[in-house]
Amino acid sequence: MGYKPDLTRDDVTPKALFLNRRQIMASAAGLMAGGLAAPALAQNELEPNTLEEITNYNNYYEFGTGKEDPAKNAHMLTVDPWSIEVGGLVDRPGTYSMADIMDGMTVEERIYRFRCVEAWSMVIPWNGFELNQLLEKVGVQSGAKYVAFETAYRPDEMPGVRFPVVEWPYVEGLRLDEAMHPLTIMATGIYGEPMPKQNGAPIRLVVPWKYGFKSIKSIVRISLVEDEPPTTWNKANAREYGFYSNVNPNVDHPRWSQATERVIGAGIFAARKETLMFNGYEDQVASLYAGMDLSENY
Ligand SMILES: Nc1nc2c(c(=O)[nH]1)N[C@H]1C(S)=C(S)[C@@H](COP(=O)(O)O)O[C@H]1N2
Ligand SMILES: [Mo]
Repeated sequence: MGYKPDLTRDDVTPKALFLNRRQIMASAAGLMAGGLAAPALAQNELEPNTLEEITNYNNYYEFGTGKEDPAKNAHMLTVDPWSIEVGGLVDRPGTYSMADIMDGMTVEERIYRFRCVEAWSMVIPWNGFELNQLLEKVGVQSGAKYVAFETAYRPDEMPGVRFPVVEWPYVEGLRLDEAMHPLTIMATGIYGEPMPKQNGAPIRLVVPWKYGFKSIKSIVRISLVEDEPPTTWNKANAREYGFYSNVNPNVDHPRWSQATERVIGAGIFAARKETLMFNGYEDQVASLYAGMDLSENY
Protein backbone atom coordinates (compact mmCIF):
# COMPACT_ATOMS: atom_id res chain seq x y z
CA MET A 1 0.00 0.00 0.00
CA GLY A 2 1.50 3.32 -1.08
CA TYR A 3 1.42 6.41 1.08
CA LYS A 4 -1.37 8.80 0.25
CA PRO A 5 -0.89 12.35 1.53
CA ASP A 6 -4.67 12.57 1.87
CA LEU A 7 -4.71 9.55 4.13
CA THR A 8 -8.39 9.67 4.94
CA ARG A 9 -10.81 7.33 3.18
CA ASP A 10 -9.16 4.04 2.38
CA ASP A 11 -6.46 3.57 4.94
CA VAL A 12 -8.27 4.30 8.15
CA THR A 13 -11.69 3.97 9.70
CA PRO A 14 -13.99 6.71 8.43
CA LYS A 15 -15.34 8.84 11.26
CA ALA A 16 -18.97 7.72 10.80
CA LEU A 17 -17.99 4.06 10.95
CA PHE A 18 -15.76 4.85 13.91
CA LEU A 19 -18.61 6.45 15.83
CA ASN A 20 -20.90 3.59 14.91
CA ARG A 21 -18.32 1.11 16.16
CA ARG A 22 -18.13 3.00 19.43
CA GLN A 23 -21.85 2.38 19.87
CA ILE A 24 -21.32 -1.30 19.12
CA MET A 25 -18.52 -1.36 21.70
CA ALA A 26 -20.80 0.26 24.26
CA SER A 27 -23.28 -2.59 23.87
CA ALA A 28 -20.47 -5.14 23.88
CA ALA A 29 -19.32 -3.64 27.18
CA GLY A 30 -22.85 -4.19 28.47
CA LEU A 31 -22.64 -7.86 27.56
CA MET A 32 -19.26 -8.15 29.20
CA ALA A 33 -20.72 -7.15 32.53
CA GLY A 34 -22.20 -10.67 32.46
CA GLY A 35 -18.72 -12.06 32.95
CA LEU A 36 -17.37 -12.41 29.41
CA ALA A 37 -13.87 -10.98 29.34
CA ALA A 38 -12.76 -9.32 26.11
CA PRO A 39 -9.39 -7.70 26.77
CA ALA A 40 -8.79 -7.10 23.04
CA LEU A 41 -11.69 -4.66 23.06
CA ALA A 42 -10.56 -2.77 26.12
CA GLN A 43 -9.02 0.16 24.30
CA ASN A 44 -12.23 0.75 22.39
CA GLU A 45 -14.18 1.33 25.57
CA LEU A 46 -12.28 4.59 25.98
CA GLU A 47 -14.29 7.68 25.10
CA PRO A 48 -12.05 9.80 22.88
CA ASN A 49 -11.76 13.55 23.23
CA THR A 50 -13.18 15.64 20.41
CA LEU A 51 -10.94 16.74 17.54
CA GLU A 52 -11.63 20.29 18.75
CA GLU A 53 -10.12 19.50 22.16
CA ILE A 54 -7.21 17.51 20.74
CA THR A 55 -6.18 20.32 18.36
CA ASN A 56 -6.64 23.34 20.61
CA TYR A 57 -4.84 22.33 23.80
CA ASN A 58 -1.31 21.38 22.83
CA ASN A 59 2.29 21.34 23.91
CA TYR A 60 4.55 22.10 20.98
CA TYR A 61 7.07 24.64 22.24
CA GLU A 62 8.57 25.24 18.79
CA PHE A 63 5.33 27.19 18.20
CA GLY A 64 5.12 28.85 21.61
CA THR A 65 4.69 27.73 25.21
CA GLY A 66 0.97 28.60 25.56
CA LYS A 67 -1.50 25.74 25.17
CA GLU A 68 -3.23 27.66 22.35
CA ASP A 69 -0.06 28.81 20.57
CA PRO A 70 0.44 25.66 18.44
CA ALA A 71 -3.12 25.93 17.05
CA LYS A 72 -2.36 29.55 16.10
CA ASN A 73 1.18 29.13 14.74
CA ALA A 74 1.74 25.60 13.46
CA HIS A 75 0.14 26.38 10.07
CA MET A 76 3.57 27.87 9.19
CA LEU A 77 5.18 24.42 9.15
CA THR A 78 5.80 22.93 5.68
CA VAL A 79 5.01 19.22 5.95
CA ASP A 80 5.09 18.22 2.28
CA PRO A 81 7.65 17.23 1.13
CA TRP A 82 8.95 15.54 4.27
CA SER A 83 11.67 13.02 4.88
CA ILE A 84 13.36 11.26 7.77
CA GLU A 85 17.12 10.73 7.93
CA VAL A 86 17.69 7.24 9.30
CA GLY A 87 21.19 6.45 10.52
CA GLY A 88 23.43 4.86 13.09
CA LEU A 89 23.46 1.10 13.61
CA VAL A 90 21.14 0.13 10.74
CA ASP A 91 21.61 -1.98 7.61
CA ARG A 92 19.82 0.50 5.32
CA PRO A 93 20.64 4.05 6.39
CA GLY A 94 19.49 6.98 4.27
CA THR A 95 16.92 9.65 3.57
CA TYR A 96 13.44 8.15 3.57
CA SER A 97 10.66 10.21 1.97
CA MET A 98 7.18 9.89 3.50
CA ALA A 99 6.30 7.61 0.57
CA ASP A 100 9.32 5.40 1.35
CA ILE A 101 8.36 5.30 5.02
CA MET A 102 4.70 4.47 4.40
CA ASP A 103 5.40 1.84 1.76
CA GLY A 104 4.25 -1.53 3.12
CA MET A 105 3.13 -0.16 6.50
CA THR A 106 -0.08 -1.35 8.11
CA VAL A 107 -1.90 1.77 9.29
CA GLU A 108 -4.34 1.17 12.12
CA GLU A 109 -6.50 3.14 14.49
CA ARG A 110 -5.24 3.13 18.08
CA ILE A 111 -7.35 4.76 20.78
CA TYR A 112 -4.89 5.56 23.55
CA ARG A 113 -4.92 7.38 26.86
CA PHE A 114 -2.52 10.32 26.71
CA ARG A 115 -1.10 11.61 30.01
CA CYS A 116 1.05 14.76 30.16
CA VAL A 117 3.60 15.08 32.97
CA GLU A 118 1.75 18.32 33.87
CA ALA A 119 -1.10 16.07 35.17
CA TRP A 120 -3.74 16.55 32.49
CA SER A 121 -4.97 13.85 30.15
CA MET A 122 -6.98 13.10 27.03
CA VAL A 123 -7.98 10.05 25.01
CA ILE A 124 -6.82 10.28 21.40
CA PRO A 125 -7.81 8.10 18.42
CA TRP A 126 -4.52 7.98 16.53
CA ASN A 127 -3.91 6.51 13.11
CA GLY A 128 -0.47 5.08 12.68
CA PHE A 129 1.76 2.05 12.39
CA GLU A 130 3.91 0.18 14.86
CA LEU A 131 7.42 1.62 15.07
CA ASN A 132 8.77 -1.95 14.98
CA GLN A 133 7.65 -2.13 11.31
CA LEU A 134 9.85 0.85 10.43
CA LEU A 135 12.77 -0.53 12.44
CA GLU A 136 12.42 -3.78 10.56
CA LYS A 137 12.42 -1.87 7.26
CA VAL A 138 15.72 -0.14 8.02
CA GLY A 139 17.32 -3.21 9.63
CA VAL A 140 18.48 -2.83 13.22
CA GLN A 141 22.05 -4.03 13.78
CA SER A 142 23.00 -6.13 16.78
CA GLY A 143 24.95 -3.40 18.61
CA ALA A 144 21.94 -1.05 18.75
CA LYS A 145 20.42 -0.61 22.21
CA TYR A 146 18.49 2.68 21.93
CA VAL A 147 16.56 4.70 19.36
CA ALA A 148 17.11 8.46 19.19
CA PHE A 149 14.60 10.84 17.58
CA GLU A 150 14.86 14.46 16.50
CA THR A 151 12.22 17.07 15.60
CA ALA A 152 12.56 19.51 12.69
CA TYR A 153 14.34 22.76 13.58
CA ARG A 154 13.08 25.54 11.29
CA PRO A 155 13.57 29.06 12.64
CA ASP A 156 11.70 30.48 9.61
CA GLU A 157 8.63 28.38 10.31
CA MET A 158 8.78 27.94 14.09
CA PRO A 159 8.42 31.21 16.01
CA GLY A 160 9.05 29.48 19.34
CA VAL A 161 12.63 28.42 18.61
CA ARG A 162 13.82 32.02 18.98
CA PHE A 163 13.43 31.50 22.71
CA PRO A 164 15.79 29.15 24.54
CA VAL A 165 13.04 27.56 26.67
CA VAL A 166 14.64 24.21 25.93
CA GLU A 167 17.63 23.29 23.76
CA TRP A 168 16.68 22.94 20.08
CA PRO A 169 16.15 20.74 18.19
CA TYR A 170 13.78 18.79 20.46
CA VAL A 171 15.19 15.29 20.91
CA GLU A 172 13.87 12.10 22.51
CA GLY A 173 14.81 8.49 22.92
CA LEU A 174 13.62 5.01 23.79
CA ARG A 175 15.34 1.83 24.81
CA LEU A 176 15.21 -0.61 21.87
CA ASP A 177 12.73 -2.97 23.58
CA GLU A 178 10.41 -0.02 24.31
CA ALA A 179 10.68 1.05 20.68
CA MET A 180 9.91 -2.49 19.47
CA HIS A 181 6.87 -2.85 21.75
CA PRO A 182 3.61 -3.21 19.77
CA LEU A 183 1.98 -0.32 21.69
CA THR A 184 4.63 2.11 20.39
CA ILE A 185 3.44 3.76 17.20
CA MET A 186 4.45 6.33 14.64
CA ALA A 187 1.25 8.33 14.26
CA THR A 188 0.30 9.96 10.97
CA GLY A 189 -3.29 10.96 11.68
CA ILE A 190 -6.09 11.56 14.19
CA TYR A 191 -9.78 10.68 13.60
CA GLY A 192 -8.87 9.47 10.11
CA GLU A 193 -7.54 12.89 9.07
CA PRO A 194 -3.87 13.57 8.30
CA MET A 195 -1.98 14.58 11.46
CA PRO A 196 -2.89 18.17 12.39
CA LYS A 197 0.22 20.36 12.40
CA GLN A 198 -0.15 21.32 16.05
CA ASN A 199 -0.15 17.61 16.93
CA GLY A 200 3.14 16.91 15.14
CA ALA A 201 2.51 16.58 11.40
CA PRO A 202 3.29 14.72 9.33
CA ILE A 203 4.63 11.99 11.61
CA ARG A 204 5.24 11.76 15.36
CA LEU A 205 5.93 9.16 17.99
CA VAL A 206 3.26 7.97 20.45
CA VAL A 207 4.27 5.94 23.51
CA PRO A 208 1.04 5.68 25.52
CA TRP A 209 2.49 4.40 28.84
CA LYS A 210 4.95 7.30 29.13
CA TYR A 211 4.46 10.97 29.92
CA GLY A 212 3.47 12.96 26.84
CA PHE A 213 6.83 14.68 26.34
CA LYS A 214 8.36 11.35 25.23
CA SER A 215 5.98 11.40 22.24
CA ILE A 216 8.15 13.62 20.05
CA LYS A 217 6.53 15.48 17.14
CA SER A 218 7.40 16.17 13.49
CA ILE A 219 10.33 13.74 13.34
CA VAL A 220 13.16 14.33 10.83
CA ARG A 221 15.87 12.03 12.20
CA ILE A 222 15.95 8.55 13.72
CA SER A 223 19.23 6.99 14.85
CA LEU A 224 19.94 3.56 16.25
CA VAL A 225 22.63 3.96 18.90
CA GLU A 226 24.51 2.03 21.54
CA ASP A 227 24.24 4.47 24.44
CA GLU A 228 21.25 6.14 26.08
CA PRO A 229 20.66 9.26 23.98
CA PRO A 230 20.17 12.75 25.43
CA THR A 231 16.52 13.82 25.74
CA THR A 232 15.22 17.38 25.80
CA TRP A 233 13.47 17.58 29.18
CA ASN A 234 16.12 15.52 30.92
CA LYS A 235 18.76 17.95 29.64
CA ALA A 236 16.63 20.89 30.83
CA ASN A 237 16.09 19.47 34.33
CA ALA A 238 17.40 15.99 35.12
CA ARG A 239 16.01 16.00 38.66
CA GLU A 240 12.45 16.55 37.41
CA TYR A 241 12.43 14.57 34.14
CA GLY A 242 14.12 11.21 33.77
CA PHE A 243 14.91 9.22 30.64
CA TYR A 244 12.17 6.63 31.31
CA SER A 245 9.31 8.91 32.31
CA ASN A 246 6.82 6.09 32.62
CA VAL A 247 3.45 7.26 33.93
CA ASN A 248 3.51 6.36 37.62
CA PRO A 249 0.97 7.60 40.21
CA ASN A 250 3.33 6.55 43.02
CA VAL A 251 6.29 8.69 42.01
CA ASP A 252 5.48 12.38 42.30
CA HIS A 253 7.05 15.15 40.29
CA PRO A 254 9.23 17.19 42.71
CA ARG A 255 6.74 20.08 42.39
CA TRP A 256 3.35 18.30 42.15
CA SER A 257 1.53 15.02 42.71
CA GLN A 258 1.18 12.50 39.89
CA ALA A 259 -1.56 10.54 41.68
CA THR A 260 -4.44 12.17 39.78
CA GLU A 261 -5.04 13.96 36.50
CA ARG A 262 -7.33 16.64 35.09
CA VAL A 263 -9.33 15.26 32.17
CA ILE A 264 -9.41 17.76 29.31
CA GLY A 265 -13.00 18.37 28.22
CA ALA A 266 -14.57 17.05 31.41
CA GLY A 267 -15.50 20.53 32.66
CA ILE A 268 -14.08 22.56 35.51
CA PHE A 269 -16.27 20.94 38.18
CA ALA A 270 -15.44 17.38 37.17
CA ALA A 271 -13.56 15.21 39.65
CA ARG A 272 -9.92 14.49 38.86
CA LYS A 273 -9.26 11.01 37.55
CA GLU A 274 -6.93 8.64 39.36
CA THR A 275 -3.78 8.14 37.33
CA LEU A 276 -3.17 4.52 36.41
CA MET A 277 0.17 2.71 36.67
CA PHE A 278 1.86 2.86 33.25
CA ASN A 279 -1.18 4.91 32.22
CA GLY A 280 -3.37 1.79 32.22
CA TYR A 281 -1.00 -0.31 30.10
CA GLU A 282 0.65 -2.12 33.03
CA ASP A 283 -0.35 -5.63 31.85
CA GLN A 284 1.37 -5.02 28.56
CA VAL A 285 4.53 -3.14 29.57
CA ALA A 286 5.43 -3.85 33.21
CA SER A 287 7.69 -6.75 32.17
CA LEU A 288 9.96 -4.29 30.33
CA TYR A 289 10.96 -2.87 33.71
CA ALA A 290 11.18 -6.07 35.78
CA GLY A 291 13.75 -5.66 38.53
CA MET A 292 14.14 -1.93 38.03
CA ASP A 293 13.55 0.55 40.85
CA LEU A 294 10.93 2.81 39.27
CA SER A 295 11.46 5.64 41.74
CA GLU A 296 15.15 5.71 40.84
CA ASN A 297 14.59 5.16 37.10
CA TYR A 298 11.83 7.79 36.83
N1 LIG B 1 8.95 18.53 19.15
C1 LIG B 1 8.17 18.55 20.22
N2 LIG B 1 7.52 17.42 20.57
C2 LIG B 1 6.69 17.42 21.65
C3 LIG B 1 6.56 18.58 22.45
C4 LIG B 1 7.26 19.77 22.05
O1 LIG B 1 7.18 20.84 22.69
N3 LIG B 1 8.04 19.70 20.93
N4 LIG B 1 5.76 18.55 23.59
C5 LIG B 1 5.55 17.23 24.21
C6 LIG B 1 4.57 17.26 25.28
S1 LIG B 1 5.05 17.95 26.75
C7 LIG B 1 3.33 16.71 25.14
S2 LIG B 1 2.27 16.60 26.46
C8 LIG B 1 2.87 16.20 23.83
C9 LIG B 1 1.57 16.88 23.44
O2 LIG B 1 1.02 16.29 22.30
P1 LIG B 1 -0.35 16.84 21.71
O3 LIG B 1 -0.23 18.33 21.59
O4 LIG B 1 -0.52 16.17 20.40
O5 LIG B 1 -1.44 16.47 22.69
O6 LIG B 1 3.81 16.41 22.78
C10 LIG B 1 5.16 16.18 23.16
N5 LIG B 1 6.02 16.27 21.99
MO1 LIG C 1 3.56 17.18 28.34
